[in-house]
Amino acid sequence: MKPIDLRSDTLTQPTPAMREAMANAEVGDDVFEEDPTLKKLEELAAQKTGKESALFVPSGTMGNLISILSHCQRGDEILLGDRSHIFLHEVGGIAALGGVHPRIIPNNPDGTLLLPLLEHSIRPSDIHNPPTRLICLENTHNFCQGSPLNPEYMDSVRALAAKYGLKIHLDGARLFNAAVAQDINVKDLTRQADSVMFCLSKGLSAPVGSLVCSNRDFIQRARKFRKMVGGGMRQAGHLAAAGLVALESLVERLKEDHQNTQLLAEQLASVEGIELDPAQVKTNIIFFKLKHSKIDGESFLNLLEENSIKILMTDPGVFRAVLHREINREQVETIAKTVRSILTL
Ligand code: TLP
Repeated sequence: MKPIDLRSDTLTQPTPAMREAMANAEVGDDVFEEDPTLKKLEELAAQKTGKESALFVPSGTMGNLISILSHCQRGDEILLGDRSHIFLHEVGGIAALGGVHPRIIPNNPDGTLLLPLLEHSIRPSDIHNPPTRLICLENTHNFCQGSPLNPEYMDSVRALAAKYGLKIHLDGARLFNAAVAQDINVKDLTRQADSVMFCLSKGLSAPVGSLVCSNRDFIQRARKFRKMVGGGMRQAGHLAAAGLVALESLVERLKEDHQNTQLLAEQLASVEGIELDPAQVKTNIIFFKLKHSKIDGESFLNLLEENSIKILMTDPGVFRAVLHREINREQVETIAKTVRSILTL
């Protein structure tokens, strides 16, 4: 039996339509900027995010890295959340490869950064200080229950950034989840950002790829940094073809994932030994804690695996489940039933 895999939405397989589009894609050498399918995807990405231009990159990590390299000089400081993916899970690339100094601000549970804290962290010009250059936000915010940031919050950060001449980069790995969850246009979440990265390879089910979107000059700089870190690809239109299918036909269905996630959150919250507030769950990610006298985290994971269910333990006793296209309502019922039976042994 195929396991019910909730470790990440990155685990989704390409759809049959994607496989067909990939096989038949018209391609060229993208380092020479001659891949028609890739260009089409970049144009669509720019249009969807309301930016002048876009660049296809192999991963969200590379997209964030080259965006930050394109904004900053070595020795610049950037402001970002202590739960942000860039800070926690991108191997410290901005410091190791870019010489960029991260200044960490505690994230609120909903993924926001308090404006007074942000403002307080902006460095005055002084011989001792690295110059503050950039604010990084994340939407949806993975390690804050997948919370979506709203346009009003984005507007308020924009106003602050403008006051101090700072730029904004948005890690929108799950940007379309954020828009769908709030029933708004993606542009309402991107107009405040100078650069935006979003992923095709998560809930949108494409096998590979992310896009960086911004103005033309920025994308030209980013293209050069992409080449520098080895991300200049050749007949990448085969990958872009899947991305086009994702953007054209798989965005609206993210709603289903959110509904299934809500259902699972409610069912899990009713199980004794699980700490979870379903009201905090707004998109396709659930974090919960296990408070059980007889079962520790490792045994809980093993018991789930014996029942063909996979989730991640992100900290001792803290678990993450991510829903996606390959998890249906019936499987949600199975997961909830299995968890209940494990914890009421
Ligand atoms: N997140 C992965 C893991 O790395 C944790 C996941 O399973 O959620 N920004 C955000 C907000 C992300 O969640 C991720 C991936 C990335 C960037 C990086 O994207 P990739 O994996 O394509 O480099």
